[in-house]
Amino acid sequence: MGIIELGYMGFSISDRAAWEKYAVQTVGMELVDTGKADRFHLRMDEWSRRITMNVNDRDDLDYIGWRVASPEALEEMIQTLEGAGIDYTRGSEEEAEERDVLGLIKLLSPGGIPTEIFFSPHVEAGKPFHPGRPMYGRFLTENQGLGHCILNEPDVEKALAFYKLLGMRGGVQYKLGMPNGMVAQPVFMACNERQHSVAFGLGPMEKRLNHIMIEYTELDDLGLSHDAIREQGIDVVMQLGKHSNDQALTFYCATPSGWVLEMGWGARASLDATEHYRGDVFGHRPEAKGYGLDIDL
Ligand code: MBD
Ligand code: FE
Repeated sequence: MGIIELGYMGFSISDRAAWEKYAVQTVGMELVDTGKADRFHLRMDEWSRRITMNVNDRDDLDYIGWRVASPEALEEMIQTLEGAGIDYTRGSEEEAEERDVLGLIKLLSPGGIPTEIFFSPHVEAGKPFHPGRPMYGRFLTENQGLGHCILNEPDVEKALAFYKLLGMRGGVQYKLGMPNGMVAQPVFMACNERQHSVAFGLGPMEKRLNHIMIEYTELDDLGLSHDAIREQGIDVVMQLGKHSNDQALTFYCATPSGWVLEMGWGARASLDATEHYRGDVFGHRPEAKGYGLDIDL
């Protein structure tokens, strides 16, 4: 009874206007404006929020919320953490209310990523998701979570053990030649049908994360986003291509915070037996430099 999905994420952002335009008009998320100058939320489905943006002078990940199935599953997780000697704190009523969940704990990943484990998100069953721009389909979320993230976990072995303890499975899936002659062996981990919900081991990075990936149910929505990114002249970090591991058609572009957004479509489910790859199916050619993704897929 470990974690079952990447439930929510919180970020610090410095440019609210740029982010609202980007997330809503370009990507298609639904703006939830609660009238606070320093905060807004983004919906991707019937959850009250999947992403929280805290407006201040930083541009980085604030926290990740991993979901467990029930209060019992959270108590079991706490036993597991205590058994492994990992520190955590219980979120207060106010903190649970603030995240719009019924309960949570807080801890740090080996790389120092503020990590929360929660149960019972607020599902607004009577408030259908309303995309910020016309969409042919939806964001692929539900039991696959909001997407995946590539995190700054410098100690790959420790991170692998930590996320396994939380209930994830996975390991090295690529061996990639780097421009500096080294070989990168990134680790990809799954906690549900999504081929990976977290990955790390892509080399040093400045922020807490390199990118998040979100997935559309319809190819044409990926196409509309791609057109919009190109029309606005936003940096494309890796061009359209198909990954070998999740077989998703994706491209990578800059966000107003300098970290990267990967948008995709058509991923396959996580496999039972492990495999590794030396490159991608096609595409994913590097374009804009300086985004910490200088790998040769
Ligand atoms: C991914 O989603 C990814 O970001 C990389 C670098 C490789 C395979 C799948
Ligand atoms: Fe990715």
